[in-house]
Amino acid sequence: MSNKITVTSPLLPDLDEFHSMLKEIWDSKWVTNNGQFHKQLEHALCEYLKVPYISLFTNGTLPLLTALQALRITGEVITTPYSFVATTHSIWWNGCRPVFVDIKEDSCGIDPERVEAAITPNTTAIMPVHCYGMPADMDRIQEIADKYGLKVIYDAAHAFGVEVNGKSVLNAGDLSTLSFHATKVFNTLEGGALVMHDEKTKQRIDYLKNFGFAGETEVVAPGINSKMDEVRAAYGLLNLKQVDDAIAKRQHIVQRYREALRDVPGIRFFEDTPGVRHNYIYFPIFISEGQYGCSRDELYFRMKEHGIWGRRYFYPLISTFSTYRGLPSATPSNLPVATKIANEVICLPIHPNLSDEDIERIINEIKKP
Ligand code: T4K
Repeated sequence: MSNKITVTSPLLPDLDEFHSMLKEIWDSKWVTNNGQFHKQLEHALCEYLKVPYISLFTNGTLPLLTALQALRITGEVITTPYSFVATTHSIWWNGCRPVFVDIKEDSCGIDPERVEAAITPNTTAIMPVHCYGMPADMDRIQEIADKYGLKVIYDAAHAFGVEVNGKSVLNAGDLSTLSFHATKVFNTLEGGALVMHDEKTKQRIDYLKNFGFAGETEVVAPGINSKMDEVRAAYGLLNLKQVDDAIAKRQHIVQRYREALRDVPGIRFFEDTPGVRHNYIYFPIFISEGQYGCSRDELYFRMKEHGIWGRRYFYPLISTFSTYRGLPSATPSNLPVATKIANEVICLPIHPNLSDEDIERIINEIKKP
């Protein structure tokens, strides 16, 4: 079989540059706990992402857990079943009850028109996802949150660098979380962040990610340990320098996919939205079996047989997993769009090192009669 093409491949910094930063860390003997590179990366990310405050984390799941803690969320949290399982797990780990609401087909984001109907006296927050980096319906979600006095925490794991009319989507809601996992547009191997609007909230979140310590002898909350170390912060500083170039390469791949697949019956995909700076983190295609001629799974496994490892993000729906399927909101009849989309999606390989030859191989496999 020819070379295996994976859905993604990490953006890696130059090894020599990384080595000299490692040398600095070794010389300083300061390896974690708000070191110099950690501070520099927070500052650089605020500038790049056009956000006022950011707090770095060890991965993209702990910011979700911490956001719910920081805002003292209790009771029910309205969320989407069409995401990576960490979104709902964070609600569960906070002892809250996830309430699933269906998504919209045009963005795969939570459908605000269905959010209102899911609100009960126990609802305290909404946790939407900018799925595939497609901006959620932020204005409408905020209107509903304001009307009912709810907090909004965005799982923005996919939305690094995404802007609408020049403004970062990370400024929406009360808090937004990011993932810097190896598979993301910008990565620090493992890593993540919380974005907030004011200094007091940053201070509180910085306490929470450091066991709740507010000084040497004072603990102000049942915090956790989720501090990013110096090695990953250094790696992040180097990757930040090449992220624009990486996004441009992703855009080139998306353009080629769209051009080649636009006229294939039974295949749908997202176009760019006017006014949006996309980051092209994923390229999902949606297969309509009747028109395409075979099912999503037939195509998925045929591609795999030929060494093309796309992924069915996000199948199965979170609401179908054993922990959650007993919830009343988890019934497929409550989630018809998400259920349909989860059965149609394949995310095609996309990363800055994907060669033109590989792109053509993928396109040819999909277009095979
Ligand atoms: N919220 C949302 C909406 C998310 O999508 C995620 C994570 C989170 C929250 C939580 O953030 P983190 O706590 O993870 O920071 C991957 C990622 O592990 C996960 O970060 C991501 N979303 C999810 C959508 O995808 P897997 O299990 O599919 O990854 P894996 O290991 O199968 O990797 C996929 C492909 O990437 C491999 O086939 C090859 C390539 N790869 C992967 C790794 C790890 C490499 O080439 N090198 C590597 O080191 O979950």
